[in-house]
Amino acid sequence: MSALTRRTLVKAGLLAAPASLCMPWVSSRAAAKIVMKYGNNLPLTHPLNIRAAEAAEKIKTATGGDLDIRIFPNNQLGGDTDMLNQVRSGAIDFFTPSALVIATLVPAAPINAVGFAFSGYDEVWAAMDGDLGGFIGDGIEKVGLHMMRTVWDNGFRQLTTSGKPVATPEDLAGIKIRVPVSQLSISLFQALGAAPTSMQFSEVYTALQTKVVDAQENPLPIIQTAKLYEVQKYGMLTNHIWDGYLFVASGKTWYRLPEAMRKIAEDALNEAGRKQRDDIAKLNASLQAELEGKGMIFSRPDPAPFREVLKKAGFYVQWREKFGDEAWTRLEKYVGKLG
Ligand code: X2X
Repeated sequence: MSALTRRTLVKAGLLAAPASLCMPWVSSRAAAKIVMKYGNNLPLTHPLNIRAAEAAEKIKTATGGDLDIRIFPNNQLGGDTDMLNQVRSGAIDFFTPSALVIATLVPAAPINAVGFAFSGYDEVWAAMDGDLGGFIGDGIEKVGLHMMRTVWDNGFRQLTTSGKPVATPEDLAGIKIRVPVSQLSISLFQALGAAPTSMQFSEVYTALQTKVVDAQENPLPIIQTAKLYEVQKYGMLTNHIWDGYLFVASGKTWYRLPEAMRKIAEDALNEAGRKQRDDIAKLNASLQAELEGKGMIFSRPDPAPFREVLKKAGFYVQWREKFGDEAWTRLEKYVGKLG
């Protein structure tokens, strides 16, 4: 219902309460309907897209159709680097980058992605809902974007290869592995002796299929929904990085929305994010068996020697310096001493 129609109906005594009580922006906007674009890099079947679609529906209903968020999944609007530029300029309104990827703009954002830092989800959510997530959100706000406070789950990243399984760091020697466009990921796999290459996710399936690279690393729900099991044979449950999706809005367009509308949107997105975390937890319990059914072979390498190699290579010292003491201390508050 448009604001005008609503006002006419109220005037005529046909609506009990003025719409402005529940939609306070209607009196301030003649043409209230706003369409916003949300781009992401994941297939439609991934819980991130399923829950985001639910949130968009909810937001549309709660705003009486005035805020319509349209979702462009699966890199339809370009790869991560493109979408990052678009959300900065306001060409798109929402984007869910991994902290690994937003690091080109906010260098301290991937503090959650230090190798082998988190030992489980209790630590992850305490940190991300607490001080560490707050720190990341502040950094993102400073570059003119807004981060919804609930961080969505990508998951613990696991290694996959096509040629041979990896049990120890020595097995990684020289393996051509695709990592996201992230200095931290490159540094991690270089320190472990592999030969990492950065690539946007939009190119990964083809790069594996054509053997431009032999290996990649991603959480199981991505290996499943992006069908990477078709082009990878071995799965190693390394849990080497915990990775989340930051639900980011373009400051240019977000802050133009009336405050009450922003609240409706942010609450719905945060609620959807919490449900999405549960979805990923459920998938984590079943996906190994499902992927084995599709022909993958799984193993669980001992993380200790990997951590040891990183320590000896100076990985933790180097990244403590890069992130700075403030970020590092916040991380260690949740995960204990590192390096
Ligand atoms: O690019 C990846 O590997 C992905 C999909 O996990 C991210 O968005 C970082």
